[in-house]
Amino acid sequence: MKFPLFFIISSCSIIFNIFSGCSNNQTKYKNQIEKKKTKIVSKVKSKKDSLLVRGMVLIPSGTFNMGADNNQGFEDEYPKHRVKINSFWIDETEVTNAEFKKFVDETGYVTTAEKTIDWDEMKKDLPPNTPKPHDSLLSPSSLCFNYTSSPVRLDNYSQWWKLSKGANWKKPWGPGSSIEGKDNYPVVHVSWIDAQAFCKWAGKRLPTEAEWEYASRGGVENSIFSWGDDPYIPSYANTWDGTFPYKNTMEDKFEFLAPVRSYPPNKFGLYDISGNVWEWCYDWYTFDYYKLFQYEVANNPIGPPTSYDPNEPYLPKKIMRGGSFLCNKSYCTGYRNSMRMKSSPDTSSIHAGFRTVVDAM
Ligand SMILES: [Ca+2]
Ligand SMILES: [Ca+2]
Repeated sequence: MKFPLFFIISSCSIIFNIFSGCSNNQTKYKNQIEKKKTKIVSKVKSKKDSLLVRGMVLIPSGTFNMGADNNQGFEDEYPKHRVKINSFWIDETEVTNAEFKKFVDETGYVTTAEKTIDWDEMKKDLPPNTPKPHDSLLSPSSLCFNYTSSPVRLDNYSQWWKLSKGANWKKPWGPGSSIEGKDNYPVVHVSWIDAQAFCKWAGKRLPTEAEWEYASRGGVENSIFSWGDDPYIPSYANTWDGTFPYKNTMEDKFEFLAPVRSYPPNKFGLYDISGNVWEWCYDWYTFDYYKLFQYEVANNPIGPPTSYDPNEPYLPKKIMRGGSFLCNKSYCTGYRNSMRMKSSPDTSSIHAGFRTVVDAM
């Protein structure tokens, strides 16, 4: 029997799913999140509050149009609908290596990518009698990108994605690599579970998908990108220039990851909200969630209670947003305001990170 090693791809992101392993955990995650809701910061009036929101931007409350802005939108970006959002604070930048290191130093936290897979836990979510794979397949690992040797069709992601043993947030490109001198780069190889743990430690939370899109739009209605509609991407975001995944012309100056703040902020003052690394959101993914709000204003939506992706119905997924340094116009244009990515909560890769928020009502 073939061992069910799933590579999961959605548009320009591929996610290695550790053999599912989370379908029975949805309720658990949900309950954990409810318990971890942060306190509400009514005003920044104490030193403690000012420290909590240091490096964050206060986003004003408002109502906006959420969903596709042009014909590049995928089916799950429709219908465009009205959404009301309360005021909140959000990180100016993606969470950096320095910030994540502080968390790990204080807590001793071990990320998903650094752990050997627990077969006894994993098999609970697999068909009965699935044989145990070789131990080498259960060793700590994460997804890394590899160039192809020639231009390729973009329908087989295994050509440019490899599972790299020993790749993790401290060794982004596997054994031999390091983050030395890269304090101000976004942390990568963090799973949704890892991001949640960081948030708990920091007294913050992940943005909802609606909050994230509202923040990305910067108060500008119906624009395609976080900077507006200018199609010359290299001026605004770290993406992939040239022929993906064969040749990177680096018009935007960066081959892979870029330090945070390498590009102009959007009108809310947020850096790299488009591109550089994908950013985890709080919500579960369903492809038709927006249809719930076709005829009414969505009031601070937090996503559906469970996940459903018709392409992979067995696999619960969380939302990711904003695109990465691997996104290209030939593939998914993941750096559009409305583009929806999704991945299982225990996946990690070289181009996925997060930023945090704090309520401000
Ligand atoms: Ca680039
Ligand atoms: Ca980003």
